Amino acid sequence: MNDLVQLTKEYDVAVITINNPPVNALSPGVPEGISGALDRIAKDDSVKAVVLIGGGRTFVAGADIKEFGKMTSGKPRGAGLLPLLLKIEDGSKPVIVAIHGTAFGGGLELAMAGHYRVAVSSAQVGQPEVKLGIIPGAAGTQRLPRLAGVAKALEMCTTGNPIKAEEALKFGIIDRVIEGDLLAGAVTFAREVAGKPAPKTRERNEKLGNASDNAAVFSSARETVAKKQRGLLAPVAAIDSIEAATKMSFEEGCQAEQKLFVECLFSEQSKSLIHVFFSEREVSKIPDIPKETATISIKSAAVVGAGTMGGGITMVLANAGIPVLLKEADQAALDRGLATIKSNYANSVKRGRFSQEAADERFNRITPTLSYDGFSNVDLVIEAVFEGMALKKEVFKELERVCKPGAILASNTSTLGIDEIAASTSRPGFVIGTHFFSPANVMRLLEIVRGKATSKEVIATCMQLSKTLGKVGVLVGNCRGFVGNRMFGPYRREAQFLVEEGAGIEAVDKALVDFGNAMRPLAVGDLAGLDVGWRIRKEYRHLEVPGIRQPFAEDRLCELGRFGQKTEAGWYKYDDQRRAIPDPVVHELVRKWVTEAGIVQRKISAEEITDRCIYALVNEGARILEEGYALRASDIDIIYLNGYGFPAHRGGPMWYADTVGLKKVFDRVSEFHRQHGETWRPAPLLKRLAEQGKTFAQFGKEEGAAV
Ligand code: 3H9
Repeated sequence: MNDLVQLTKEYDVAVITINNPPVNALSPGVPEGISGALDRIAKDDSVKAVVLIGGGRTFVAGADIKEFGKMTSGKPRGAGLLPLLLKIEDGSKPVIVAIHGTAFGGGLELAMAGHYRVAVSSAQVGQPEVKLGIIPGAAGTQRLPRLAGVAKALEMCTTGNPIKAEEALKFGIIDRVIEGDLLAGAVTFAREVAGKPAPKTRERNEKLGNASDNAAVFSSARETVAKKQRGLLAPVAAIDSIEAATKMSFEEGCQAEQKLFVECLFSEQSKSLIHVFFSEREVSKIPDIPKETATISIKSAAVVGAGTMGGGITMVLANAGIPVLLKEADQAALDRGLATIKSNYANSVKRGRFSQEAADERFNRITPTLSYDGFSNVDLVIEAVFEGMALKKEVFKELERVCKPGAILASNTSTLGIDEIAASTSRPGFVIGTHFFSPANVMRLLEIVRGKATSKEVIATCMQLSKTLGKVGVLVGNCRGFVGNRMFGPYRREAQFLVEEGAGIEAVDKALVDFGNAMRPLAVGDLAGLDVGWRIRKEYRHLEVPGIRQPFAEDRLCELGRFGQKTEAGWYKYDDQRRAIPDPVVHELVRKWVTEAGIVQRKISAEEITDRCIYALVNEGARILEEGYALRASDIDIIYLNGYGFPAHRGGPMWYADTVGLKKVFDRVSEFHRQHGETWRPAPLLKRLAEQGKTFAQFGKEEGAAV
């Protein structure tokens, strides 16, 4: 035992308590502590059984993820978990593992080596390793199918999704759900089984199935993974490893698992996913806003504008239990907005996401209104009216008049300056941007835009609120397009240039989907409506620098009324199921337009397509970082993963660039600069870091940035 593991006794039952806050990860010292406690227990004849439990808020949530970086960089590490698990299983006194919170990854593996498992009903168990690009590495793929059966083990290890105690009981992963005090229940259970032969999970083969039934189960699992987890190595390895459990002895199965675990751990995918895990947690840490900063309690809210965004935001608030006033200017628009909300809820009920009762409860939290009556009581207003500065200013003037002092006045603008909006009020400290992504009730990303005057209290409240709403809030600075859309501009610009230069519409989309992106850049334009960008470009044409090339084919499509899915024609044509079908008419039109413009089309490789689109993101991201509009490169990654369908196994655009090597990225960007002109001028930060042999990740850590 040591500081991390304590041994106590409840008469004839020994209690081993793991105390490694915050989540009792199996950091160095924990396995050693448990092992030391077992040695003491073996020598104590008065002990008849053992309870293994976690102190604090949870049982063991897994291996210490921070240790993986040490393993892949060759730093020395402990003996691993496997010997400890065998020692537990082979002990002569029954070990009862008592679970609360989350028994995840190595935590569940530890629990399965015990002879029995009991849990409180709120506990969850799971093998989430695939979410980190690895597979269970301490016999999880060997013991779980023995307890839960092959099909359940496959589901848990390939999706990484946890299950609740009741389900774990049903599948034989735990033996009893404890009502009331967990330790007391576990000790009672321990006395019931003391002295009886203790079952060893690794010797239980009855749920491993037979070869012919298993063949169908494995092939269906492989098909599902190929479809739903395209390009990911770990889910495939998890299936292989569970298959080994059904075909080999336990010891051989463990060796097969180790080999696959190590292969996954050393993969670029795993390093990227681990980066994502820590980045998601780092995003809420803001250097000049300490954790203790006071926040405003948001008990009620109002949304101005019942269009697509306003309606979605209203649902998000109502879903989180916050009563919300929904204001529109006229009855027809309000009715339309409410009808959409109602039908979205009906769809969720139909799809089994929640019950009719839950849907009604959510809907009833929304109070439609045509006036500002009642706004004086709310703690937060989110404005989501049409994207125009004059209108926004008018709304904010009105809000200032009707809202109580101390209420947060937020704008859902996606392009307009927060400082200018804030200046139209006399309380700019309470004005902030909350940029939701469409559909707001689905997309996880929330850009929180800090104005020059926005108070720390208001920022801390909005960061906290993002969690309450189930969103990932990322603090960004106030520049045009903020972070996400500012980068998305050059990305879609390149996609269009590539089509104009001869790459082919479908080939451009395919290259980026093959890269792993969830969305096709041209098809996504059709989905959002090509007219949206067209209108913005027309409004901002006066800002374009003369002599800098602009794409034009998309504007021409709009001039022909091809706005995308809403007109059943854009870059693609659409059938009645809204499926995109290549349209020879567009191919012909583009060829004609570019010939008239004097562009000579050429053959373009998939590699050039991805390099140009992804490096356009990276180059703009580097400018944003250097200008201080994002706090860290990893914040930009989180924005792209949660708002733009960038593949998590590539870690986000900035991380991806770091993995390619900034020297290589800089050289390629410089080459594009020579070929395509000013739009490709390398960002100064990219140039500097490439010359210094550094990464974007180091920039955030070493130099820091300010939003
Ligand atoms: C594994 O087990 C492999 C095995 O097969 C064995 C192979 C040999 N390690 O999320 P939170 C930190 S792989 C290190 O904000 P919550 C986290 O960074 C592992 N640190 O809390 C944060 O730090 P900070 C399989 C960890 O209540 C703090 O704890 N297990 C770990 O919202 C609080 O975390 C997993 O993948 C860890 N394992 O959620 C489980 N876990 O405050 C991963 C957390 O400095 N963890 N931290 O930012 C989770 O899913 C969630 O953290 C959990 C709690 C649900 C447990």
